[in-house]
Amino acid sequence: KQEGRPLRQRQRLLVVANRLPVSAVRRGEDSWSLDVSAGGLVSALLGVKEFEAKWIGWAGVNVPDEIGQKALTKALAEKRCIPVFLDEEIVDQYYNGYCNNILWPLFHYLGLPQEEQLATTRSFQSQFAAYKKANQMFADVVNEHYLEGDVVWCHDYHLMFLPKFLKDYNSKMKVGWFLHTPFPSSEIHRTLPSRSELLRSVLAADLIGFHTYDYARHFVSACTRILGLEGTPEGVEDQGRLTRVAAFPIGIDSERFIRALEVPQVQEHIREFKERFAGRKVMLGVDRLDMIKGIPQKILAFEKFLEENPSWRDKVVLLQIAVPTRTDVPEYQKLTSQVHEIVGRINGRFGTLTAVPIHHLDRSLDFHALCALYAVTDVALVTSLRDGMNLVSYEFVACQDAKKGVLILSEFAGAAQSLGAGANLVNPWNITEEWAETFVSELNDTVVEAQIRTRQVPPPLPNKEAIERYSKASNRLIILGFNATLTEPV
Ligand code: ADQ
Repeated sequence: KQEGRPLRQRQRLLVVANRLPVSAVRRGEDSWSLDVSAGGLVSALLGVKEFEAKWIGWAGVNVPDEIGQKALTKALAEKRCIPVFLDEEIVDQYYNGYCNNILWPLFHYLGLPQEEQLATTRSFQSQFAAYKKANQMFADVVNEHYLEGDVVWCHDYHLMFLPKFLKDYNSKMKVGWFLHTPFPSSEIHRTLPSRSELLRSVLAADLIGFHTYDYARHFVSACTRILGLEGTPEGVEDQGRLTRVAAFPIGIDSERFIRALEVPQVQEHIREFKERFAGRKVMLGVDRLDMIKGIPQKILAFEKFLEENPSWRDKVVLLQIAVPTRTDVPEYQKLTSQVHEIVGRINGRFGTLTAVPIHHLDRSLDFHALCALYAVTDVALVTSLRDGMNLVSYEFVACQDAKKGVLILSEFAGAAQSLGAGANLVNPWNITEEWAETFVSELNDTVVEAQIRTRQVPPPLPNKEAIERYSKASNRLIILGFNATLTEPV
């Protein structure tokens, strides 16, 4: 209803996330350069015209001096961004510590770090205190910029105290909270020492959103079993106050990918890749180098496949593109070495003087190269041990126009619930049997023929129009869900 209105009359949406959608690089005492990064959330918000959106978050850099802070605040204002300044100590304890070392693995079913299982350890307590403090700092900035009638949309496991702190400031503030990761079974959540406090803080929101119905159900169970509250079909009720809980699956800006395939630079990349990998089937993995993505499992399954199918050794190549992430955390450093070691071993075992079976890149690819790779891929491998949604699987499908490739998708990715019908779902832990079999059946003859033979009915890869429709609908749903619930009718 607001779309036709001039911007200033539209309702304001304050999007609060740990990181702003821009990266800041300091060029001088009072000068900064900013790069807009296009993540899932940025794409999701691009198509929404109903709101005037502003972002609040950390710019990813330590800015200890006032001159630098003022200059960055000014530069960010032009991008509709408002910074929260976090010092190095807070970032270490809150972000590297409580967020990435405790909540992230726990929400992905990887358990709590050993030493943290004792709630009394100093590191747990200081990380938890820093987490609360950081959430308070976010709340202070939101409160400072809040205008009556704004909708505040908080994102992810970094900001579970934010709904409570905002409501403490102003109980009339309309607050939504969305989780991008899975919410685990209540039996997992209850191992967390601060389990109740976190649940209660999130419940202060008016609307809570998850990618899938299962995550929403787990959250409601945690509230009923751990807090003893009442779950209703709409959400969770506490002393007559209802917090609505629902699934709002995120999508991608699929048109952006489909349009990119027409760009000459992408077509040039496609030609190069086709030439480079002529005569071989291309398998592709694109992930952040994170333990949840199941990269070692994927590569070990590929090794098993080569071991058991010698005739395939010079006819297939696995391209694994892995962007390094959270490089300060020791577990991530260990994972990098582990992956390098496995890739080295397999290439040593099965490589020849002129070709290796695995090309592993430790870096990000630019958008055009990524689209071209998706387009030439025969089999995409998404093998997450757990994943809130997984947008790579959507991006691959959106770019598979001419080619009818195959998506091998972990049943533990949220995307399995939306793309499941057109993908080959696998258990990424089952390296020995299921995987090798799936690889063989997918690679034999032409990929599509193999599907027809092994399954009788070919599971059609979800087509790009479906993804497009789905993405548009789902992204709008997230935002309009908040609109419908949080605001008065316009
Ligand atoms: P992520 O864990 O980051 O997101 P994902 O959903 O796959 O995972 O999105 C990753 C994005 O980064 C994709 O757009 C992909 O193209 C890009 N990317 C990854 N590796 C890349 C590479 N090597 N080069 C270039 N680009 C690369 C979190 C949750 C997910 C959830 C999203 C959105 O963990 O489960 O789907 O948020 O809610």
